Amino acid sequence: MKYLHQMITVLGLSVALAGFYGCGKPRDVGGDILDRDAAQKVYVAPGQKDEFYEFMSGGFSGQVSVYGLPSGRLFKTIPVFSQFAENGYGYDEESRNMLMTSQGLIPWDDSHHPQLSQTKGEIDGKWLFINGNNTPRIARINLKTFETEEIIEIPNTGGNHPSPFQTENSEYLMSATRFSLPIPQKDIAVESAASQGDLKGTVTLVKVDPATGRMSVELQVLVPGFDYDISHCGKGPSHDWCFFTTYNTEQAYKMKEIESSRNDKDYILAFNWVQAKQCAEQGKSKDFGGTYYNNFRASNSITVSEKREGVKLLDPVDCPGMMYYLPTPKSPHGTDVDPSGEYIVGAGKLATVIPVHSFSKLMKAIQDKKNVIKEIQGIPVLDYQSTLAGEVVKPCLGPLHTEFDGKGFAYTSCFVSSEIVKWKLGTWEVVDRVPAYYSIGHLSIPGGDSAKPYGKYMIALNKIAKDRYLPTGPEVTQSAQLYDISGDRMKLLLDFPTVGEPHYAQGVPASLLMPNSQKIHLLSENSHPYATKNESDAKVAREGNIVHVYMTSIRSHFKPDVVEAKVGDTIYFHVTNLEQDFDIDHGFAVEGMQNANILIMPGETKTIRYEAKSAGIFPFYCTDFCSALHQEMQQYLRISL
Ligand code: RUQ
Ligand code: CUA
Repeated sequence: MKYLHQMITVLGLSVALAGFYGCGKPRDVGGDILDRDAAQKVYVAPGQKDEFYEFMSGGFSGQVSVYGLPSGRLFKTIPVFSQFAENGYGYDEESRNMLMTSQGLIPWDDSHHPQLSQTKGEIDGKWLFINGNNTPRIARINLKTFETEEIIEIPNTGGNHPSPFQTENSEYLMSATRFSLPIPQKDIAVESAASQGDLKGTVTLVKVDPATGRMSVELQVLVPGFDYDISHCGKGPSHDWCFFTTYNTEQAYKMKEIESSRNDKDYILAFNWVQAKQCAEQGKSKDFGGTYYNNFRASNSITVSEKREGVKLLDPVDCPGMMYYLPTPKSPHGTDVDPSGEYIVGAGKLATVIPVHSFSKLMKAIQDKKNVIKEIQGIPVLDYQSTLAGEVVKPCLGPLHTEFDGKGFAYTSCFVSSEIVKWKLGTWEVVDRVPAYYSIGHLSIPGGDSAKPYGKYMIALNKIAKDRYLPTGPEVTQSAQLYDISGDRMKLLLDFPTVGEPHYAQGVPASLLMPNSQKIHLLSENSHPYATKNESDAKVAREGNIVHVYMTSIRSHFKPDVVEAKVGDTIYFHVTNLEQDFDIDHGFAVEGMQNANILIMPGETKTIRYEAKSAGIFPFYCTDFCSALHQEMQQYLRISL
């Protein structure tokens, strides 16, 4: 989001920014941060538990981190799109395939928008979905194990940013093109591609199996090559629709910070996904190319990577009434649907108002042809006033994202003026504002984009921490701030650092997830082909120069005691943790190991590959302090010529 700084300066609003970055001091916040209650409100006594889980995206870390609210304590990093040396994710043989794509194994991504699965618009505690921005992908995390279970690649798209926003019952996840590109891909001068309309976009419907969560690419819709930014889907009356912001409707391909800000209004794309499905069922889509991978954990806990070819592609021209563009000022970023499903809030980064579209007005407006001011590639553009519910006037500078408290109020983050404004749905009046430190991107209220917000706390996810923490050299943390929103005024309670750059985050009452959280893997159900369930079965098996070590671990030794192999061998250590006690994991590492260590949870089998390169005696040991004799959990690998 740092690009906004440049963009705004170019547009002559540098004064506002100078006020922010120039003096380096926070604006006066009255008594807020000195409030003596604040400490009590975030204090979770030793042994007590937090009231909410908060799942934060990691941005350029590619992961998801799990915090408790109100304490702000970090519980876990869930590796998703990036290899994670801490537990071997993406290195071990079981999970490596999770990172497979049509461009080979890609061990990193940029994760932005967590979505907790919903039933009837309410968080149901089953799964967490999150997008990979850079190499377009969507991941699914199981909320019983807090582990990534599936990743699906999205073909024919670039910059999977408006994703994985879900429909009301998580029937579908949306994905759309942030960076338009040739579809299908081809080598062409960028200038020519831009001038002859070869840079295009797609909107993708990813179907979620309601029983298993398994994802599949069901349908793609070809759309004009704007930049599609963020999405949110409707609920209740607007269940059939999803909304996507666009910017760069100018379709500039260079100097975008100037060239893509010329239009006074860009659009929110209103997309009837139910109708799109019907059109496809009526045979109006065509078969189209596209190679992508679907990676998922099989029941034996080994990740299977399946390559898929081809999609169904639908052109809006062939499905009239499926899409409309709603003019929205100016370079909108977020679009958010209120808990009732009636209001669709836009947030123009460069706009002086927060425009709110009405779903019922939209339904009326599309009945009357006179509201259509033009058409772009088969998509009618409606008159701004015809769908407008109201505008929040002079809210702040640089509005980005909005969440709801379920009590009739909306909260919008403002990047440029670094604040949060609270305003009333229906009257559009600003009722409160508080500063954020500094340059807030997303904000998050548990359930705040659902039909059932838990409007007690709000988190600001800030891009710049500057002077808020002890300095740590040139690279400092991103930052979250917790506010109490239970009363009329927002109150700042707590600052805490984050893992990576959290874009969006979603919270859920702990009571919804805790009872289902898995404690161990049952050894009796371990169907890993290289599992060793008894110490007496531990062995070394050779197939040519491949060596399989069937190894067990239990407090406080590995079996076999000594492993022997030869220079040039590839050794697979398949380590089964025989423990059946909660929180007794073992680690495994060999001196000179070319991969990361593995952490093996109770009842689980994990495999790490080791290339035997030189002769000698090499120690291996348990890396997780598991018992009084943990230090003794150390043995030898002998490699001979
Ligand atoms: S985005 S704030 Cu993906 Cu708004 Cu980052
Ligand atoms: Cu097992 Cu330490």
